[in-house]
Amino acid sequence: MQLQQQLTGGAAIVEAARANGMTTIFGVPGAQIYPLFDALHGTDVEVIVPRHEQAAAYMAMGYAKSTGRTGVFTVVPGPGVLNAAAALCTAMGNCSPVVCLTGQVPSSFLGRGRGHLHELADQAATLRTLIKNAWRIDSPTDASRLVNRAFREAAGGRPGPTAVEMCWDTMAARAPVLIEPAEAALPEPAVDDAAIDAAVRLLAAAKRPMIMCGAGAQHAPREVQLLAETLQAPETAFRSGRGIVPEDHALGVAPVAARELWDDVDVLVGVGSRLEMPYMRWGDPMRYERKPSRGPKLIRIDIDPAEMQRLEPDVAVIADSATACRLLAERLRRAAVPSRERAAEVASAKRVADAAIDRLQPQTAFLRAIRAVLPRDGILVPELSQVGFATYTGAFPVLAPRTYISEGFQGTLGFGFPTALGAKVANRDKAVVSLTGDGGFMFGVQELATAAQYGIDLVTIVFNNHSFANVLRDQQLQFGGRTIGSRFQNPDFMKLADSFGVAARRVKEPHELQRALEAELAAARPALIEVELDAGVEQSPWPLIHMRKRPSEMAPR
Ligand SMILES: Cc1ncc(C[n+]2csc(CCOP(=O)(O)OP(=O)(O)O)c2C)c(N)n1
Repeated sequence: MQLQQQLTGGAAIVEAARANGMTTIFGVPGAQIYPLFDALHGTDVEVIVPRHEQAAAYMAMGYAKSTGRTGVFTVVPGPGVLNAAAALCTAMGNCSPVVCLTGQVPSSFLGRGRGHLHELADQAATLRTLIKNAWRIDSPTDASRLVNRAFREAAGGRPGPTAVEMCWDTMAARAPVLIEPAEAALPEPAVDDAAIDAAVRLLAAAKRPMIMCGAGAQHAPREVQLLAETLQAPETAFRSGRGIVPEDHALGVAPVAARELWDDVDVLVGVGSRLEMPYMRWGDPMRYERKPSRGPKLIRIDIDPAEMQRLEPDVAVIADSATACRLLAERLRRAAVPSRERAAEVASAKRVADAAIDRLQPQTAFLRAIRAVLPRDGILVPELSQVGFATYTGAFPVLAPRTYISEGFQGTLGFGFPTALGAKVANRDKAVVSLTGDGGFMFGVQELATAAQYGIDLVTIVFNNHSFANVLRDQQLQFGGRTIGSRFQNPDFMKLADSFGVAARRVKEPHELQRALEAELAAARPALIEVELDAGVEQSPWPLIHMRKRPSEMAPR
């Protein structure tokens, strides 16, 4: 039997989070959450304090995305929570299990509108519009139950962020507390046999099936690969599902090669994916279609039933992706007759894609240089930038699950560097590279201090083109050359990194980048590599992302 202890509310939250497996916490302290920080003393929890709350949340997201384990962060209420809000939205969009621990005004001030420190009108309600769920813990005694719920909901079903808040006085008050063990994971939905039967029928008759994965399949690489091999179906993904079948496997296909195959696909199996790539990027991004009016028959496997309303498939399999893919593979082993020509068709599509991607310069040359030195299990966190967007094509083959961490549909500029720091904290034994533009990097530049202070051996590659290059190009092409707000005067990144105690190198050419990256990965220290470019030298990656036609039918640029 477990014993009750006299604990402060803050200590009760910490102990409950530890019971749920928290070994690292990212956070920025402040008055309301002092007792929570104080309770971390003497525990074996690693405490990492970044220089801005947005980074605390992004780091928790990077930790979660790279491991599949829940990331935890703590910030003060009100402005602290709002500083973290863009990261929370991003984590919601890309399905990261993240738990936010925060404070509240003193309990007697709740709902009074008196303007107590960090007061928001209704913080939990605000959070509920952004993330999966949020609760207030009204007494230390309730902490264990509600923290357990926050962890369970963050990781269960379609993963995403949750939050708990506790009033200032409650967090400091002592009460008898029983720390319960973590709750069992939310149960998987029962698999609907009729839906599996219908999917088997469609797939058994399919000539050219394709599998497309999202974040919801990252935990199921074996099952997805088994299904792909059983069907001899190419497997692809846009961003969050990359690397589930390695892109150097005969059936692992990056986006441009997938587009080459797409027009002939007769059955698409979406696995834990919103399927943005075919229906929004390859179709009309301005026109919502609830049920695709063209293209292949659609089978969707998703744990979230609401997804089936947002994009209606022919067959809806509401299930965990591992379970559903395994069941389908077992049933199809007997029923499916995979096409003998499929492997050759996939290989040919990959050749077409490689030729198209080779013309996307100089981004592809830089990405190939990085791929040449990053180990298979090394993690890349690209940013919204010219080189980052080029990774959407397949210019950087992703070779293992959880090794390519994407911002997802929020497209949040500035997420990359802090997210990569969190991924490195969770994977000290692996190479982790942040790939960012100068604009996005400066959203979180102060975290160089965090890298130096905590010895986070991340290599950050800053592509310095002195501009928001995408904005600059759009203004030049679409607004008669009237450029506004898209060019920068940047700091000297060498001096900047040096002043933070971070090693720095400047390169220009892809082969120099390759050597510099190799050296910094070997040196295992926080490092910044600046790649100096002139504004506007990068070719537009968009024709290879919004592909209305197969790449083999596109005029070479
Ligand atoms: C939070 C947020 N603000 C603004 C944008 C719009 N935006 C997308 S890309 C981009 C420019 C990025 O510039 P930089 O990081 O320098 O990379 P580059 O494209 O120059 O390689 C901007 C401003 C966004 N996606 N997210």
